[in-house]
Amino acid sequence: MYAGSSKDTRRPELPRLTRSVKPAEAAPIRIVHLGLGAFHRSHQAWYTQHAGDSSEWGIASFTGRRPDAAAGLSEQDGLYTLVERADGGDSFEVITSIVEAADGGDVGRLAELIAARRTAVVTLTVTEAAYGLGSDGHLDSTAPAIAADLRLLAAGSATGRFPATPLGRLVLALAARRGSGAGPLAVVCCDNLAHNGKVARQAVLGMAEAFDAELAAWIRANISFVSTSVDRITPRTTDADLVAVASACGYRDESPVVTEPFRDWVLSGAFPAGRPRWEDAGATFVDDIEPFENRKLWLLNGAHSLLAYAGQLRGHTTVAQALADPGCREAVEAFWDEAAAHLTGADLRIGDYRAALLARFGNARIAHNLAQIAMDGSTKLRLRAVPVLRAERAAGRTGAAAARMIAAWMDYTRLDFPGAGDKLADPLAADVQAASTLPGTRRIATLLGLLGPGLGEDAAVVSLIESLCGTLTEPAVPA
Ligand code: CS2
Repeated sequence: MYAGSSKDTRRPELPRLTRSVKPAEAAPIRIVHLGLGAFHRSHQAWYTQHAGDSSEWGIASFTGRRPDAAAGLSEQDGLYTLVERADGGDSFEVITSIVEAADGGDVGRLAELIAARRTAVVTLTVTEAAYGLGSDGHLDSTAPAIAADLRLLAAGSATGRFPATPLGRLVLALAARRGSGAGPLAVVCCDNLAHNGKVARQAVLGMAEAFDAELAAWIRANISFVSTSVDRITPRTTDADLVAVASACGYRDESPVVTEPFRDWVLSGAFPAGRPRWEDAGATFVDDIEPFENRKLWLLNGAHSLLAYAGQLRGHTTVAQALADPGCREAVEAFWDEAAAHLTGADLRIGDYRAALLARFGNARIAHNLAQIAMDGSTKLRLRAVPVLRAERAAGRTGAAAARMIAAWMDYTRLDFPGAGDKLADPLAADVQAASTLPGTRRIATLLGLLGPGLGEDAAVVSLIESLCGTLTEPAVPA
């Protein structure tokens, strides 16, 4: 799976990790997941394994765009090693809760599982961009991938073709559940979006309407969309991680996941067909999730995006390196001060939360690549920078620290991107690139328009951002 690694260091003589090498009963499938990636495996699969009733809850997990991750995991009967990488060393645990790993393109299997009566929960990690939201927060039915799926759904099964977006596939699978009479279930959104249950509901209903109004009505009446705030820093696995697992565990694992020891999961909503006892593993269930969502999206993810753009402009590669640069650190602290003014819930413990983030980001043993975080900036900044900027301005202040994140993104989009196909990884890459041909102020106004309605027409915001562009590019002078 990881091309270029040396067979010798990966110890081909060792047995491959499977359910016979590490005996583990496969629990019945009651959870279906869309978005089989490293984060799903370090988070929801870990929580399910640590629920008191884990033997009743197996996960069938479907990939997004490519089948590779499913193929690698299937060869290991769904098993993989979770490496918890603390400052002081690694610990290793075999995760067994994924009992089937499937290609997302196998929509027939997805529909079969979602239509099964014992399936009670569908979890989603499909990326923020996959919800196809416009800058106004509603489903953008003109986005090319969404528009193509809407046409396909509207044309019906006669085309013999299946939707290509995760949400299009989910809509088709929910139609199968309606057909089977299996009744209600919960869809649990685990992507980094505010009100993510509501967003998932809007996107699913938006697509279902195009397909079949009766299906949309059935979804409204039967499917509960649960909002959650998820947290666990999970960088991409490297070849060195495969070697570390082989040496420490005495088996060969081609699909390990490396993560930090910290994890958090806050959920809000109903589970009409039941759920695992995730609270046994530390998950919390609340009535009002918004303060927790905002705390995480602004303080953690906001700082991540700021470090991703400013850090790369200043020559850094990882979060820990960027945070050690006083220029980046000062920008992060200033952004946190602005955001904290709008995080006023009683039990949010912002001081402790900020201190914990500094320790988590500073864990230099987790090589969290800034380039990975920088992807899909236009979608992420709408959630991470724009709400703080607007809240600050509504309070009569400038929002300069949030504006600085946006300015750093604008500077970043002008860089060359060697290796990644030489293009910006962003759902709006074409619009961003088109804007870069415009003269100074118009470029900034146009890019701002991609981030939020009205922002590009606000002369004060445009000129604030213009004055901040270029201010984070100078590397700090070494102490
Ligand atoms: C990161 C997140 O890539 C990104 O945009 O900010 O993946 C972050 O690492 C997770 O949300 C941590 O829980």
